[in-house]
Amino acid sequence: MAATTPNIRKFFAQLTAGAMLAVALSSCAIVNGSEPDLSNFGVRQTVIANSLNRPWGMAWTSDSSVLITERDGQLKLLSWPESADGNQAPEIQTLTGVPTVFASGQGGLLDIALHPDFASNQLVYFTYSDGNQSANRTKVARAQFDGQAITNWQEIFANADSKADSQHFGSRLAWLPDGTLLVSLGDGGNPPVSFNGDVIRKQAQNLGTHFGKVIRINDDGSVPADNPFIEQPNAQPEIWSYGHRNIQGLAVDAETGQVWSTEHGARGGDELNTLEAGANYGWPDVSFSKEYVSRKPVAAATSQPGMVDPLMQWTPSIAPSGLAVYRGEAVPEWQGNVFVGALKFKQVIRIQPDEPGLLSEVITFEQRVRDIREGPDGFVYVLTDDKNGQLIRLEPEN
Ligand SMILES: [Ca+2]
Repeated sequence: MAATTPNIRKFFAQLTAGAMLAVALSSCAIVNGSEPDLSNFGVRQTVIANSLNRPWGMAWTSDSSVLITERDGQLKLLSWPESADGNQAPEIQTLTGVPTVFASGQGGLLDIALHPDFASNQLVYFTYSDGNQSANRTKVARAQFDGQAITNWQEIFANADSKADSQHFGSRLAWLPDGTLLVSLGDGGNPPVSFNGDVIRKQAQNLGTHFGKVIRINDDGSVPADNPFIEQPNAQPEIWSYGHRNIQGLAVDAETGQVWSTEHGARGGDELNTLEAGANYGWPDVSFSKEYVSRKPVAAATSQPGMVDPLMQWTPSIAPSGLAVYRGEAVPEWQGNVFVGALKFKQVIRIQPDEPGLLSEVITFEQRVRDIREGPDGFVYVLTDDKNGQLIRLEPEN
């Protein structure tokens, strides 16, 4: 790692003693060991497109075209002529065929992912919020994209319960190697948002609702027969893992099948987890978070038997967003690395899971980072959360 720099000292000043201890005490094989390098790890940032209005998710449909969702409900197609040199500005089209969504606060048109067999079936998947300020819910839809237009929009999943306000919808999509689809669903919001007479966040521990869960569905929305709680009375059969606050980073390692996630804490306590079927990730019974208003701990404990500790947590909150596990060929030194986007800290954090030390290197941006994905060229692409949002390519300087 690089020698100590003012940036490194600044980074450690951002971590509380509790955070460092949590990493050091983690029962996982990954323990804190190395110092992060804030020197932007020799990465060049190239702005590929701008004038995107709060983009949220992206999916490449070919080597020269990418679909990008915008939170206010627009779906954009960015495409380049075949002769483009990679730095040329793309043509940007707004596609029709997406219904009006509930775009307010954190809600709107959210994630997008291609079906694993997109090349033959043209299926594209979306998450979005639907409803109004007093009753809304996260939904999943699929539609077809033939290179020109979106058609055959079909809702395939809806949270069984509605909630009020415009917080904590999730919602990231990630395909498992077996062809089933994971979807992250938020806990419904901060107090005083309530559900059945109590604060809604407690629903993350209630298997009877979809709030605060990762669900697993088939590509048509039906429930896989081997879901972990399918035999449990009164449990929602789609549930795959639970005890989550608001996962906005979800990725499957294309080589190992390992599921990675990042979730927002409240005041502090943002988490990086690896997810397993049937496991309980603790929220709100165990957490490093504090309440926004009172600043008292949300939970009495930060760890408890039967609940999985995070691999690491961030206090103060970085506000984690998109997540990618790099398996491209263009940058061998990134192989197997986990890239974490951060809204509040305007960062991408590159984590090397195989190295002694989770924290690795940080690259900073001028705008909040909303999503991060590997592109078809093997470089890493970032979407920034701004009214003049950008698509930015990251590649090694040399
Ligand atoms: Ca947790």
